[in-house]
Amino acid sequence: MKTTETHAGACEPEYFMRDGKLTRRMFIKGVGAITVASALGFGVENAGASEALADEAPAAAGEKAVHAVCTVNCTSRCHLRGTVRDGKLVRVEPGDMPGRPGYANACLRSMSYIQRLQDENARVMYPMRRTGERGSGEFERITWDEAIDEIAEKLNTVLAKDPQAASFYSFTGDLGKLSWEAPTRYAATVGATTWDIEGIMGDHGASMGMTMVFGTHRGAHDSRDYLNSKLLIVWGRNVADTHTSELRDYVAARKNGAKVIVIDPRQCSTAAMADEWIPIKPQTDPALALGMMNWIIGNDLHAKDKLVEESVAPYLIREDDGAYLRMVDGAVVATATGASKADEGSIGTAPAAQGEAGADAGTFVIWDELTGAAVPAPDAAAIKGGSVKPALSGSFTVDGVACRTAFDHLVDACAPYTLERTGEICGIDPDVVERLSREYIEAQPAGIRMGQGMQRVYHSYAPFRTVATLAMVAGYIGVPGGGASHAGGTATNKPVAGYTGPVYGFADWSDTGKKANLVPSSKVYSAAVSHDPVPIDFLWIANSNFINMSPDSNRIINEVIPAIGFIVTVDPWWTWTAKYSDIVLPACTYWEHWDLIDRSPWAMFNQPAIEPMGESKSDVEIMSLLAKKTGVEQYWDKTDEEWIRQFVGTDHPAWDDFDWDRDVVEQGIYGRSDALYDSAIVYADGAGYKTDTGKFEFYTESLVAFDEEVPTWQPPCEDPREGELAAKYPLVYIQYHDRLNVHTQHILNPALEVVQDEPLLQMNPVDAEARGIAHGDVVRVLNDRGDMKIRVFVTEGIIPGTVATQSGWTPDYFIEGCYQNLTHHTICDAEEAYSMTNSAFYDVLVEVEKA
Ligand SMILES: Nc1nc2c(c(=O)[nH]1)N[C@H]1C(S)=C(S)[C@@H](COP(=O)(O)OP(=O)(O)OC[C@H]3O[C@@H](n4cnc5c(=O)[nH]c(N)nc54)[C@H](O)[C@@H]3O)O[C@H]1N2
Ligand SMILES: Nc1nc2c(c(=O)[nH]1)N[C@H]1C(S)=C(S)[C@@H](COP(=O)(O)OP(=O)(O)OC[C@H]3O[C@@H](n4cnc5c(=O)[nH]c(N)nc54)[C@H](O)[C@@H]3O)O[C@H]1N2
Ligand code: SF4
Ligand SMILES: [Mo]
Repeated sequence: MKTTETHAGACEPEYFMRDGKLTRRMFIKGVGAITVASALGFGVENAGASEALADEAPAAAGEKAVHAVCTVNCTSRCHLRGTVRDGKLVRVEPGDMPGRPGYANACLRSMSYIQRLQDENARVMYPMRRTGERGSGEFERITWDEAIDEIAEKLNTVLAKDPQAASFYSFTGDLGKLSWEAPTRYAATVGATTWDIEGIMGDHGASMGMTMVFGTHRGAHDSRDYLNSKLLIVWGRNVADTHTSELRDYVAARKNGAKVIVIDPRQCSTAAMADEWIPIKPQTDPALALGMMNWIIGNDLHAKDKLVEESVAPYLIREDDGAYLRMVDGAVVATATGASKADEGSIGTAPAAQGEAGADAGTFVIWDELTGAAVPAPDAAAIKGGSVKPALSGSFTVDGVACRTAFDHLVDACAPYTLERTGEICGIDPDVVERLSREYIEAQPAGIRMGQGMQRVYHSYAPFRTVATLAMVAGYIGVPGGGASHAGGTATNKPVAGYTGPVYGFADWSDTGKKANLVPSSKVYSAAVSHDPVPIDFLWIANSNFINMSPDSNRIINEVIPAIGFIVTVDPWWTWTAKYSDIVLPACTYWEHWDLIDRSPWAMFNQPAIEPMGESKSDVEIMSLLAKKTGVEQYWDKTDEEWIRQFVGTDHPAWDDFDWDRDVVEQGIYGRSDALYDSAIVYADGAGYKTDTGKFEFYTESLVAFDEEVPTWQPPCEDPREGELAAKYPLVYIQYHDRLNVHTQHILNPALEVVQDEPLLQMNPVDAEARGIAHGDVVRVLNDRGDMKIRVFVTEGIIPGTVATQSGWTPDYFIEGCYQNLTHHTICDAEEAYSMTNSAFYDVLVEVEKA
């Protein structure tokens, strides 16, 4: 099967061409391999069982090939192949991806990581008890028995008084099923508190924005679909550094003739290789999207049919209370309040957002132009069939209630964003705004890939929500080569006829007796300091460099940590956070323990490729030891390997061809038998919106109280344009995720220090000259919360008025201080009402002076 109906024929990358043809593996396998057409007309293949990984070379004499998944929180989750010699990992390469030839990926971080992880001076080798002040770094070695006894004694005292006063805080250090979930699962077994991490982590704005309009927090076109695009806008996403496995598809799309535009305040790595970099003032992306919509609608170029069929555009909105008009049995009913629903959950364990008030109290209503009457909102098929014709615009009175369409509200919201005003807010020439709008709508199709860079702001749902709405207005949602995508799109699994059992055997793992008390992470500081909503008398930190990666580190050190009675940190490394803990326990890394990653359509496995360093243990082993002393050992009676065997031990057809020795032990990856290794686009045929209305929902009823029912642009929390703060601290300070590390995990890595051995402050020459600063000077960056001393990198690759550093660097590398001293934790009422505040890490004002 070929993609001749698209313009993709010209120069597809080799692996793309191979999709749907007889690959080597399919040839070997023969009858088991089938091909079916995907929605894109791309060929797809069923990898079936994994044959011996075809592209990997055999191990040399005296060497053993091992496999792992890189489980750091980088979006790629690469399959790695390692080489062990004399019990040591000596080499790491990309591992094969069964069913998707040419997709293997790895990076310098994971390749050089083995140097650091086998360095006993870098690792926490033994359980350690603090002997000096918190933060002093003075610890003594103790035995595992001593450590667990001491922790259990403290924990049992807290549990006896109030189980919810014990907190288990797991961030993203290891995304493996066992490592990631063990601490929070333990919290459930004892009825303690855990935290819905995505808010404080600063990724929740994307989830909220996506959930508002699509009803679900993720959703992306497979990046191979950009071969169908004529234009690709990469918006606040530095994919060249932050999602390397995807980058090849952008390059292929570009070679294939698609224009690639990057919107970013910095000429990031992705901008450097794009056709055009559109520099934008940070925190202004919703204004740009509103301006583009205004131009598109103003020129009557919006996708009217799609808006009417697939979005809430024709839905009637009551003029009196701003709610959707609802009818029961043909009569208008009053707006109900208070109904809410749980979302499927954000990155951690938790519900991401709730639904709209009164969602179930009647039928939504449109105005039918054929009959001149208000009728229940029809589905897309009825509209396409011509039996009803919803009005896109207009004011109507229904049963005495004055209404307007949701689309008219959107038009009103866009109207102030003239080219001039948009250009002024965003710092972009109005002609460029106009050209961008024109190119976007004329591309037919144009895809947008959104990144977290634009949503670490106050009112953080606005960027994703508004940009996605722009894509809907342009008619690009659900269209090959289009979309407004967030996170990695992947191949899928096909429904197995007549089979309803679960793919994985997670039942025992999910059976925890009690339940954890799940609290929004935006509340973690107030919990510690003012016991709102729960006290924190005992804190278990795992998978988290809490101080280094959460906002306002001085506040954490001076207010939050002193308010917590007892802190345990479980980590492979001596982090900033570990140094502020009372007991530090040595965790082992993904090369040293068993684990599973469900990266559908692949099941990927970790297993001890080398002996754990020192006395380090896996998180499951550690929780199991603690369980014995806290009365919940019945939930923790399996070894790591036994858990994994149970997870994959169901009779689901996914495992038809599964062979433990071959797929887990030898290859570390299994291409599921129920999988389609195809390219996917989301919301094809206008189907699949998971909102209450079942449509693309740009009108959010629960935000009426905040005047944000339709997409808006709100000024930043720390506004550089005016006010006292701006006078004192005139520069916007943003961060970005770095090619040299994934958060704090590859820091202190000798091989990477060769590339760059200190963090740098990017600054435009205009700002540097105004302050008498030269390239390479040491400067002090400050605001009221703290400061850092750092060397300056003067570059035209960042807009004037904004400075930037990579996040993730630890205090060891700063001349003084750390970037996290400058960030803040400010509660946003609208976000708390919808779900929870997202850390506005990139909504920060500073001043820079020569040190
Ligand atoms: N190498 C590496 N890869 C990673 C990670 C890592 O630490 N290292 N972390 C992973 C994780 S957890 C995440 S969440 C993702 C994040 O990855 P991305 O989504 O790429 O996010 P960032 O790197 O934060 O920012 C992307 C770009 O947005 C720009 N930016 C900043 N503010 C604004 C703004 O207001 N508007 C616009 N348009 N652009 C802005 C920044 O300059 C940056 O170049 O990366 C993942 N991948
Ligand atoms: N200022 C600012 N702050 C940010 C960001 C930003 O852009 N700017 N980005 C934010 C984002 S998007 C994210 S996702 C977060 C990430 O924040 P974190 O998840 O805290 O980041 P990591 O550095 O990966 O820290 C995880 C810790 O887990 C440890 N670890 C690794 N493997 C294991 C294991 O198997 N078991 C245990 N117990 N521990 C292990 C690591 O050594 C590390 O210390 O940071 C957020 N913080
Ligand atoms: S750090 Fe990211 S890109 Fe590198 S190997 Fe790990 S998952 Fe892949
Ligand atoms: Mo993240």
